[in-house]
Parts: sequence; structure tokens; C-alpha cells
Amino acid sequence: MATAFSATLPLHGSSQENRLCFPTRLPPSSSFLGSTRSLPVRRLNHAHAARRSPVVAVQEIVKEKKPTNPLLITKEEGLVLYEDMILGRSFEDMCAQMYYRGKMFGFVHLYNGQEAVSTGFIKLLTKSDSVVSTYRDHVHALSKGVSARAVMSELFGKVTGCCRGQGGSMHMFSKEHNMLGGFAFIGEGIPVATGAAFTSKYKREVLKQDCDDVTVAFFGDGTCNNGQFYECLNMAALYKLPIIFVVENNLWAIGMSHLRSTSDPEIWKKGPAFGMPGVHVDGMDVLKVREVAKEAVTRARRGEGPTLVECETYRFRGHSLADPDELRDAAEKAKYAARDPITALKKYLIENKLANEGELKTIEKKIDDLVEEAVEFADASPQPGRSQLLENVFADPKGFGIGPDGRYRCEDPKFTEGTAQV
Ligand SMILES: Cc1ncc(C[n+]2csc(CCOP(=O)(O)OP(=O)(O)O)c2C)c(N)n1
Ligand SMILES: [Mg+2]
Repeated sequence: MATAFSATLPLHGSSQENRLCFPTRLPPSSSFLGSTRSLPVRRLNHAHAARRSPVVAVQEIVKEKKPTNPLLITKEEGLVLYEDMILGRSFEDMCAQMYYRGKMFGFVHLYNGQEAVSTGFIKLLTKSDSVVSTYRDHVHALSKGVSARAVMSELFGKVTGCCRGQGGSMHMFSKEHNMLGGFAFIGEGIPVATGAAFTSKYKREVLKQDCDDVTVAFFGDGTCNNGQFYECLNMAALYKLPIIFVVENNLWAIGMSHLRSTSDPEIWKKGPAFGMPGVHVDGMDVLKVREVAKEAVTRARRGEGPTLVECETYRFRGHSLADPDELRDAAEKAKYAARDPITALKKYLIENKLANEGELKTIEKKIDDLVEEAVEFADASPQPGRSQLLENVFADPKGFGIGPDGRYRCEDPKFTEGTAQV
């Protein structure tokens, strides 16, 4: 089925050849992104828009699918989504407990409230597709198939963690699962994701390998004011890379409101500016996210290039577990709490007779047990040996420098054992 999404942007040609859809415009007085703050929206001249933007509103895509398939998912798919979202939520709630008990070190950023985005995208991917995350990365890793044991152990700094305890909360990585990392510096993951997408294209087009892998890059609204975002949008569109840029717009960058910090807060509109579709979707609704994700992933696999998707979402906790979360308005928090994506999916499954309470309770119990077991496993796992401190720091161990005796430090056995005084 041709959808509005499949419209292509002419870089040099006439717009009339293209099927174009127009964004649903907000009236000037309405609030943007459901925030309690209001945003003055400039009126857009539709004739002008028609010349420039293959921009689509997700409502059009979802509406289009309804008559042929009134239910957007099968029972099996619904249960997979539910289980993944429950896993994300339960895991993060457990992290909070463990952090406050002193089991984790450094900053820990939780994902509560945003589960529909991770689940909606990643559950459509194959193992060889890649995911790149931010410092809010535990749930992306779990959705991609990294075990709860490996993620929890990493958080505990144990040798059984997915990075053998050397990465911690902000650096979940698994080569096996093509989870290409969490990144502490905002925007750092976007070029890595662009490189991964380039690899897929190179394998297919130059090395003639059978490769239709795609890459999904997740990052926040605040990160879209960072230059790497624009550089990568440009390169991805130029090379038609198989990548989906997913902005998790939770309205805040630590304590800075998106509406105060961004000249045009509608991030999705930046896609067409670079020659790729831009889509805005309700990130509290996993089914809508999934519909958009399907379309974007399919485009990328077909070799039709990148898509920018802005998911409007909300984090239910502070920026990190060290944040008392006193800056955000109580009414705004309450508004999004009432739109909990897990509650919404549960309601959909039950109302459409795709699952009953008992089946969902069984999933919740299974996940509770799995998360408990992950904590026991992490707790019982050994600490890394001291010598591990020196691994994976420099490709050439001479990079550790020269010791007081004039020899390379790496030549001193005490140094690699971790017993040297430095
Ligand atoms: C390059 C860089 N500059 C500044 C920071 C400090 N910093 C940490 S989180 C953050 C806000 C990011 O907000 P957003 O992209 O919206 O992600 P969210 O935390 O909302 O998921 C900033 C500026 C950083 N980590 N990296
Ligand atoms: Mg944010």
C-alpha cells in the first residue's frame, strides 16, 4: 500500500511529481507537544509547504490502516510488546532501589514513561540490525535482547556485565546483539549510528553482500540542538543510508525546557529540510510508534534512505537518580502520568480481547521473577580483577606512558597486575 510516508523529496525536481501530505498545523493558540506551556506557532503557507515538504502526520498513516485492519496487532505481537514494556519498567524500578542501596555508582538515568518508544521500534528489528542509544540506555539494551542479568551486572560493575563491568550505566554495549552503545556525551552516538548504517550500505552495494540491516539511533530533544545531529542528517540523506533517527522528545533536557531552548521546537520538520521524511508521533502510544517504525524500517531496508521520527514522550522520574525533580510542573507530570503507555496498551489488549487480566498478570509475575533473579546474579558475581582496569584503554599498551624507571609502564608486570604504585 502506498502511504503518505512513501513520498519522496525531490532534491532538484518538480514537486508535482510527488505525492505530498501536509502536516496537521496547530492553531496558533494551542500548546505544542501536550506541554502545559503554550507555544506560539507561526502559520504556514500551505502552497509553500506543498513545494517543499513530504512531511506527514502519523495520524494519517494510522488512520489509513484502520479500515483494512482494525486491530493494529495480533495477540502474539501484543503480548511481546506488553512483556517488553513491563520488563523495561520493572527493571528501571529495581535500578532505583539498588542505586539507593548503594549497589551502583555514578549517574544512573532511568527510562520510566518512555517505554513505548524503545519497544515500538526495537521489537521490529532483527538481531543483525543495530541500535545506538544515549546514557538512558538500559531499556534499549533490554529490548534489543541483552539479558537482564548482563545489564544489571554491568550496573553493579561486575565482571559478568555486558562490558565486563567497565562501562556502567551509560555504556551498555553488546557486539552479539548489535547494541552499539550508550553514550554519555549527548549526540556522540549519532555519528556512530550513521557509520553503522554506512557499513550496511557498503556491504550491500560495494561488497555485494546480502545485507539489508538497518540502524536505529535514539537520542533526546536537547541533543537536537547539537551540531552532530545536523551533520549526520545531511550525510545520511546524501548517501541514502538505512538509518532511522528517533528523537525521544520528553520535553526536557535536564532542567531546560525544550520550548525555551529551541528556535523551532517541532523537530520532525528538520527531516524534510535535509531531504528525508519527518514524522511526529505520540510516543506514549506503542501502537502508533510501531506503525511509524514499520514504515520507516521498511523504507530503510528497501534502500530508500533515512527517516527522522520525533516521538512525543515523557520521563516519569527526574533526569537521573541524583535529580530531585523539583523543576517540572506538577500539572505537567500528572498529565503524562495519566497517559502511562503501559496502562494504555493493557487497556487496548483487554478491550480488544487480545488478552485477559490473568494472562497479563502472568507476564508481570514472570518479569518480576526475572528482574529479581538478575539482581541476585549481579550481586553474587565477582568484581573485575584490578588488572582489568588497564584493559581496553589504549590499543597500544605503550599509551600508558613511561614509568619512573624510564621503561614503558606496560613492561612492568606489577603495572598490568594492578599492584604498581603510580
Ligand atoms: C556534549 C555534551 N554536552 C552536555 C552534556 C550534559 N548533559 C547531560 S544530559 C543533557 C541533556 C540532554 O537532554 P536530552 O537530549 O533531551 O535527553 P534526555 O535526558 O531528556 O533523555 C546534557 C546537556 C553532555 N552529556 N554532553
Ligand atoms: Mg529530553
